Amino acid sequence: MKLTQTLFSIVLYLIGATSVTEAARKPNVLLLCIDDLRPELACFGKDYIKSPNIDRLAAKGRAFHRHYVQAPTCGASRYALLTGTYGPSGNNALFQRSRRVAKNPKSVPPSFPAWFRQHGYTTVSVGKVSHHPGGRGGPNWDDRSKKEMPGSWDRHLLPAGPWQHPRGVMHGLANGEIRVRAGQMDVFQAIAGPDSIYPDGLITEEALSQLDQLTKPEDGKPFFLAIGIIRPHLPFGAPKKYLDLYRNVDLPPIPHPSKPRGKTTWHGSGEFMKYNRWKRNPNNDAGFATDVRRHYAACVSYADAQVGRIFERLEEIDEADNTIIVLWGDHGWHLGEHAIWGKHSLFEESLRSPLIIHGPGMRSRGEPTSAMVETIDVFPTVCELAGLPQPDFVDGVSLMPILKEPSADGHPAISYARAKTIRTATHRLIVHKDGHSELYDHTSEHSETRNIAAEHPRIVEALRAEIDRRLDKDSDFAPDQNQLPAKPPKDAVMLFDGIKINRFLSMSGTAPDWPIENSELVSGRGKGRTNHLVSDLHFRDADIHVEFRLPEVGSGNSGIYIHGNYELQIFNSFGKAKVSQQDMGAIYGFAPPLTNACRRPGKWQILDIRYRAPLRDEAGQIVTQGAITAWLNGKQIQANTRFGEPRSKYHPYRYGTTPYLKNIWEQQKQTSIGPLFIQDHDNPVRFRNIWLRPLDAHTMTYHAE
Ligand SMILES: [Ca+2]
Repeated sequence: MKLTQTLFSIVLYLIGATSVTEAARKPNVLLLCIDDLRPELACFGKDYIKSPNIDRLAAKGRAFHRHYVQAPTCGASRYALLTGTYGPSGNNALFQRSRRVAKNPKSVPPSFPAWFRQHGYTTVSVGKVSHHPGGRGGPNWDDRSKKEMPGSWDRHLLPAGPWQHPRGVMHGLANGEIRVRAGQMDVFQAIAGPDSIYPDGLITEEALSQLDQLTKPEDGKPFFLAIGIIRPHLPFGAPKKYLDLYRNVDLPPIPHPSKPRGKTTWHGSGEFMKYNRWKRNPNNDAGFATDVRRHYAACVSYADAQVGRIFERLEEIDEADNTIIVLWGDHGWHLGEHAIWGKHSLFEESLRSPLIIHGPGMRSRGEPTSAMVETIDVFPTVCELAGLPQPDFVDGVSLMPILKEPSADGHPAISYARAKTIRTATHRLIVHKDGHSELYDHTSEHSETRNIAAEHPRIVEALRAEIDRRLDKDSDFAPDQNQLPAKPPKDAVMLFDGIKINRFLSMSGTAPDWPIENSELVSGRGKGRTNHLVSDLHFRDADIHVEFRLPEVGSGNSGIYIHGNYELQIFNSFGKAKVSQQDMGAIYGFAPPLTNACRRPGKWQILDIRYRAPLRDEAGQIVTQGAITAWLNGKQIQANTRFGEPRSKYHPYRYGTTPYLKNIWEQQKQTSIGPLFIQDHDNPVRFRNIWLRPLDAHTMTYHAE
């Protein structure tokens, strides 16, 4: 974390110099957060829902049909949106963060709006954007001394009107009715009247007034306006005209409506059941279930109408072409699927929500994408769209490649509540605190109704490891590279200690013939690519440390082959302005280094690598990609670079290979456990102090048959 903080402090210092006129050329940002909105919209393929305004946005932007939230509850999901990071699973997440800010402001990276504010934007929040509409704590959510997002917003607004205070607005029904006891408040309602008899009408009016103010600023700044619409959150109250849209609409049957058997994240729908339901239960009363679904749909159309009013105003004030628009649902909602009426589960219905992005530089506008993405990706994406520096403290990635090309790859999505889950293109794994696993195959007709964890232990293990890797934040890996030679940690295994070759063999499994000169191991003398060293220590995930010196003459073309397939290049790139996949610190075939950290030939250099192996299923197919984070000479050169099947034709299992190595490769494909190679190539490179620190229990000494 330390380095990240230093970096963002430096960035903060630098942007202090950004002039307002420069910032003024930047596009505005309009972030629309809709509460509890299912991806059940016309533009998401559900033609029985009337959502013409959101559809209009999808027609000119990109609808992400497989967007997953980090948490199936408002507060934790909004934390992920507003920080770009994985975070706590409770609704209090942002208030917890604000307490950390109060204690030590420098220890907390800026929020999504704060980043824009620091880069010359005016930032305004209206309605429910963070968990508490208006962004304040206290019993009625209006205590000015308890800020949910300190330093983030120029104005954090909520008009309470007849609902008295933000807490009243949050669960308000028509004409100022506020929730005192949930059992006395109807679970749905549709009173005739204008939009403003329900809270979102008022929120939208405030949002329109803010738009008017923000477009004629005296300071010439662009705006970042976030608007949070509360419906379709419970209670399902909206003006009658929206319910009328569904009077004669047949809703499709509820998919998989049975309560799941076995241990799952199913719950009793407490948030729904506590309202007045006229003693009816949608799980055993089909007519009531349809009523509930129609009122939910009415709330969606009501929310959509508010979105329409905002778009109309944006066009009237002539800012539509210069505004990045993001529409985001904070999570899904079960309308009877798995016999749940609510969110809070880790099933698909709770975790999938709409995401639509519209902005400059997109191609194939209006085409949806099925690339899998996460809420934490929104922050870096909007930065790239707006031309702001990328925040290096987020866990998400920019979705710009998918905005340019809808068929571009996404990535697995992580979510958490009482348990943790990962969704890949084909599977969902849910891991409970007691270790119980649910594994679902989304390519099967049974989908999330049949737990196949017991039949596929390899997939369970691979996906479990991926959850740990993502949430453990390998990005914080920052070895101490100030001392040379470095002192090995206590749990390191020395592969070469300067006295003898401790743990390396030749490519045939015999004693190696590399010379040791002055306690330094000297690589092959220009024979090239067929005399590598192979460790007899085999491992899965590990931290690897190597110190080396390039020859004064020649490229020093050597490298570290991890598991024989993934080569970190050792190649003289000193002083080169632009580095490629051939250069020092590149992962050959996958990624160039982030920066050129190569020292002058003849000087000692220090390389530390955190390696996560790709994991395979029973059939040898990669289930989770591998990942490398690496540091060279005090600079990060790889940050969680992902990789799958090997790409180099020169890797030692193929090029000049031996029966010994072929055996290792066959076993490695089954176990994801394999050796480290030091490459012999062209000009001799000198090595010292080579060690390995296993990160798991999958380490063994390999003996040839
Ligand atoms: Ca919500």
